[in-house]
Amino acid sequence: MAKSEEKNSQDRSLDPATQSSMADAQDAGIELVWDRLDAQSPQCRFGAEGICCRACAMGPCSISARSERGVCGATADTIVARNFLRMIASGAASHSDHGREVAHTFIRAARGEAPGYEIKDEQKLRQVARLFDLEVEGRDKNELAEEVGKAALREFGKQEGELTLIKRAPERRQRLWRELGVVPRGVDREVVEVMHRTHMGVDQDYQNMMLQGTRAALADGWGGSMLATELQDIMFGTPGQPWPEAERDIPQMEANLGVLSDNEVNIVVHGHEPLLSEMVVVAARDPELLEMARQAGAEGINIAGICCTANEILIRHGVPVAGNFLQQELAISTGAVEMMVVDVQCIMQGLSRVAEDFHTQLVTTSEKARIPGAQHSQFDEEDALNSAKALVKQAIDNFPKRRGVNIPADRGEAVAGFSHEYINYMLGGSFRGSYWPLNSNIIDGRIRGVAGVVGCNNPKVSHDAVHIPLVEELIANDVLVVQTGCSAIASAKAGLMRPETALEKAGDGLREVCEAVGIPPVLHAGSCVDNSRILIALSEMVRVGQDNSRLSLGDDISDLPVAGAAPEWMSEKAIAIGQYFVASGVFTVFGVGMPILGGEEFTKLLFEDYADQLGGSWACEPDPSDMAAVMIDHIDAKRKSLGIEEARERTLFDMEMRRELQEEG
Ligand code: SF4
Ligand code: MSK
Repeated sequence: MAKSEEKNSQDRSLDPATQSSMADAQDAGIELVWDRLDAQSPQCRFGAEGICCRACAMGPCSISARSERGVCGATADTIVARNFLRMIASGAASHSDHGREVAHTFIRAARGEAPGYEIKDEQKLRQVARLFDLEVEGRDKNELAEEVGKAALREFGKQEGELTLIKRAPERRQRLWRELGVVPRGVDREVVEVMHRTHMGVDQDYQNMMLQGTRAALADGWGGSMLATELQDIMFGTPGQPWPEAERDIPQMEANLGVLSDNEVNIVVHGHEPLLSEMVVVAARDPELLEMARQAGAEGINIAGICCTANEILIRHGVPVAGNFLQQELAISTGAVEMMVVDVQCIMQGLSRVAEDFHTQLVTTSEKARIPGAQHSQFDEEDALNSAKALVKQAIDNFPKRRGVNIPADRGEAVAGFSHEYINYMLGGSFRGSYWPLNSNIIDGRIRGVAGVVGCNNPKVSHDAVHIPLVEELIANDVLVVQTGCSAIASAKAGLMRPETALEKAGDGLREVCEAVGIPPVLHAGSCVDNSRILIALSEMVRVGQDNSRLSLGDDISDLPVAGAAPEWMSEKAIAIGQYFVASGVFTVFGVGMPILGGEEFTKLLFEDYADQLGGSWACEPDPSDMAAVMIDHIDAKRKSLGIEEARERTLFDMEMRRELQEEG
C-alpha cells in the first residue's frame, strides 16, 4: 500500500485502548497484524471469491473469463463448494476436538484421576444423563459422571444412528433434517466424509455436497460444541448457577488492555480450552505463590484472558478480559505481561516475534499447538494444579525483568455469563424458571426479536467498528442481543453489557423489560462453543409456545423473530457456526465478505434457496447499518407471519447519531 493510503490507528480500530497501544507499537517499530495485512495487499481475488482450487497436482486452478473450468473440468460452483465444505469441516473439527479433550478430562475427574477437577453441577449432570437415557436415580455422582463422559465420547466415533443431542431441537426441525438426510451420525464420521467428498473427482454436485456440509455443521453445533459446553458446565460450574446457593449471581468484570496491572504479575491466558486456565486461576490464589510474588516486588498475581479462554473463565469466575482477537499482540506490547499461556485456536504465530522484544514468556501447552520460539510446557491434566503452579512461579520469576510498561487506561465494565439456565432463572425465578416472559414480551411487542451477534475480529475491517454500531442499532430497535466470542468482548469493552449504560441506548420497550427483569439488553453467553447455548435457548422459546398456545411463536426455530450475525468474522469455525445456525432455521448475516461469491449458483443456494429448503439463509452485509437493516427486516417479517406485527418505524442510525452515542458512551 502506498504511504499516502496507509491507515492510522484511528482507522484501524474503534477501541481507544487498541488505538493508543497500536500507535505506541508503531512508534517502537513492532510489527503487528495490520502491518502484515498491508504487506499482503492486494490479496488474491481468486481466493477471496472462493474460486481457487489446489485439490490435486493438475492444479492449482482458478476460474476466470478465460478459463471457466479447472483442468479436471470442475466448475466455479464445484470449487467454491469444496472450499466452503472444507472450512466447515475444519471449524467443526476444532470445536469438536475441544469437546473431546473436555470429555477425556471429565472421565478422569469422575474416576478421581485428575486432582483439582470435580463434578460441580450435579443438577446439570442429571439433566445430561437423562438425555443419554442413563438411569440417574440413586446414582453416585462420580459413577454417573463417568457414564456420561463415556456416552459423550461415543458421540464422536459413532458410525450409525443419530447424534443424541439432536433431540433437543424442535420436533419439526428434526423431521426436516431427517427428510433431507442431514442428521449427523457421529462427529468424526461427518468431518471425514466432507474430506472424502471434496477430494478430487468425488462429489461434484454443489447441492449434494452442501447436504454433507450441513450434516458436518450440525455435528458441530448440536454435537461437539454442545458437548463441550455441557461437560464444562458440569465440571467447572454453569454460569449463574449456585455453588454455593448463597453465591447465586453472575460475575461482574472488566475488559480491555487496562485490566493489565502495572504492579502485579500479569499472566494472560489465550485460546479456547479452559482445562488449564481454570487451574491457573486456582494457582494464582495460592498463598505461597502470592508471597513469592510479593518477594519479587509485585503486589499480587493478575490473571487476564484473551479470546475464548478469556470468555470461559470470565463467565465462571469474573476473571478480567485483556482483549479480543486483534489485541493479542498488543497485550504483549504493553511490556506488562510476564507470561502468555496459550492452548489452541486463534493464536497468531506473530506473538512469538512480539514476545522477543519484551520479557514476556510465551508458553504453548497443547501437543496439538506448538509455536517456534515459544516455550512448550505440556499440560498434564493428571497433575493439573502443579502444572499451573509451575507456570505461575515462572511468571513471578519473570517480573523483575520488566523494562517499563505502557498500559492504556481504558477498560469497560460488564456483567457476563448468561447461560441458558441463568436466563431461565432470571426470567422466571428458581421455581418456575421459564422463557414464557420472553415469549410474552415478544408477542406484546416490547421486545421486537432476539439477535445472536458473535464471532471474531478481522484486520480487513476496523476493529470492533462493525460489532459495536450493529449492537447499538439492534438494541435501539428493541432487539435483545445475545453474544459470544470476541464480539461479546467488544461489547463488554464498550460498556454495552453494563446495565445502566446499555439501557440508555435501548429502545423504550426493551429498556422496560430489562429494567423489570434486571438484565442488560446485551447478554454475554460465553465462548464460541457456547453458541450451542443459543441453540438451546431458541429451542426453549419454541417449546414454551407449544406448551401454552397463548405464548406460541410457531413450532420451529425458523418461525421465531430472531437473526444471527458474525460482523467481523475471520475463522473457519465461524463458517461452521454460520452453517449450523442457518441449518437450524436462523437467518444469519456475515460481515467482511464471503469466499463464495465466485460461484453464482452456490451463492444463490445459500442466500436465497435455503430460505425455502432450511427456513434459514445466509446474507453478507459488511456495513453495520445495512446489517442491522436486513436483520430487523427479517425479524419484522417473522413477526408478520406470526400475526404479531405492529406498524413501527425502524430507528435508523446516521453518522451524527453514531458520534453522539460514542461521546455519551
Ligand atoms: Fe484443478 Fe480439478 Fe485439481 Fe482442483 S481438482 S486443482 S480444479 S484439476
Ligand atoms: S476466539 S473463533 S477469534 S470469536 Fe473464539 Fe474470537 Fe473468532 Fe477465535
